[in-house]
Amino acid sequence: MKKAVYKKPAAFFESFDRRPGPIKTNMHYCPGCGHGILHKLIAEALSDLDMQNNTVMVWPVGCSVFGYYYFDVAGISVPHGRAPAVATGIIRAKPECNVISYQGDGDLGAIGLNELIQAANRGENMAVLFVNNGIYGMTGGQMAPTTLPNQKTLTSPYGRDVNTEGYPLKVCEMVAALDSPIYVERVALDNPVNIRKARAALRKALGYMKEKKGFSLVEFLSACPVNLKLSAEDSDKWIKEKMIPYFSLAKYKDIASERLPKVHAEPVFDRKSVEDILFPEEPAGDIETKTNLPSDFMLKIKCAGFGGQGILSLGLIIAEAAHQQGFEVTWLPSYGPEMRGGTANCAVIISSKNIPSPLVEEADILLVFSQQSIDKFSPQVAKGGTMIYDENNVSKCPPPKNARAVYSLNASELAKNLGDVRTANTIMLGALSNLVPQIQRAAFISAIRKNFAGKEKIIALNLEAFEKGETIISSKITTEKTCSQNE
Ligand SMILES: Cc1ncc(C[n+]2csc(CCOP(=O)(O)OP(=O)(O)O)c2C)c(N)n1
Ligand code: SF4
Ligand SMILES: [Mg+2]
Repeated sequence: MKKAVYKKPAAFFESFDRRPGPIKTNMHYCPGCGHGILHKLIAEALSDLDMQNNTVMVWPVGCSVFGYYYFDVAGISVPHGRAPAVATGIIRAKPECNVISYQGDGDLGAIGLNELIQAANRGENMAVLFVNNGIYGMTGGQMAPTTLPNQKTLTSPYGRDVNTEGYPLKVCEMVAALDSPIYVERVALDNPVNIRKARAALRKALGYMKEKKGFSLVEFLSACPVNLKLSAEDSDKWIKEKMIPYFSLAKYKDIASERLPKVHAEPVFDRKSVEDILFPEEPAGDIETKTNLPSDFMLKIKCAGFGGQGILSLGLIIAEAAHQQGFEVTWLPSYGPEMRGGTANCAVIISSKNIPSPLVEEADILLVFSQQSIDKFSPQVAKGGTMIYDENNVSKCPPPKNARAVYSLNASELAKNLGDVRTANTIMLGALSNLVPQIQRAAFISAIRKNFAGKEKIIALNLEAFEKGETIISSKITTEKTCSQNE
């Protein structure tokens, strides 16, 4: 008898170091979740089919958005529903690549249905791996296009009513009805026999893609125990007893043998013209440029608050100002899946040298606009760093243990008095400008103008807000108000 030896497939990272927090060996998926099972099947297939080095995984918005923590292959995370459109771009630019579009039912069947159907109808040479768990898993269990009749979800508390919400979307049947796709199959991840069939279907789709035969879609019926409020075992029973009777497991199409490998015209990629569009030369004006930069300068800034407060724009304007002066910059946004109203933060790094990583784990300067963000990020102020917070939205400022100075600013109230509460971020920018003498005032002004280009009234308002922030903080700097004084 052979002894089974567990070996991690080479297409997985040995250690999941991209995953934040102390756990680097396990995935972030809930116990019993189908994503984890499918990830393993994919990693094994990429290794066995020798596809690891020329595969690009396109990650959706949904629980699998963090797939890049695990796979040691090229990858890109894209906006909600856009995976087949981005995959198309990759295929057209680099036809030698294998491109996998990995999507959930909300991502593929709701917001992204058009992208899917158009890519399928064009017969793009991609494999779409569709995880149908009948629910929006990531956002806490709302009804999806594939939610079953009478299934209770957060947004269908009395069960899906087919009179008002229609019947569940049968994606395989719909895609198979198109002429272009070559392979469409529905499988399930509920028991070892079905998982073996899923493994075979996946390998078939990847194999066809490798042979450049065109568009394949494999749908994986999958469990989301957390949102079904069932144990992992009962979730598998639910797939068997509820999902499979509605979504038949079947091969809907397999016509690859009738098709010749796809050939696209050689892509024309002129780097210079792309760069000219993305980074047009700008007159330096009265901004001092590169030659006078400090030679060894790096500053890490974090801006944090709610979606809608202009947090990401604030970071962009800071980055733009530094960039105009000739610094290297990075800007890394991060926001909750729900965006508006949810938390939002961004990290900006300004440096006179190349920046190895855009992540900011310890901020030299933290700009905060909400209680939630101060609670979360104030421990991340670097030793000797500075924090400025909007006192109108913060009732309690826990003293950051490392900060050299903490300033409070009534930014929102001042912004309201100026006539638009949305200028609170620019007031904060003005305050920040006092702390970063390495970036000239002219560069900040120019970045504000660029951000609001064409909207003269808004520019004038924001320039006023900038000046407000500048003056207010300079008087505070002399008194060095600290957190403990504010409590
Ligand atoms: C443009 C946009 N709209 C809505 C959202 C909120 N959102 C995040 S994930 C998600 C649905 C995820 O469900 P699904 O695709 O089924 O993935 P699962 O988590 O179940 O695997 C939604 C609606 C968003 N992030 N962006
Ligand atoms: S919420 Fe559902 S889909 Fe998301 S990780 Fe948990 S079990 Fe999986
Ligand atoms: Mg889902």
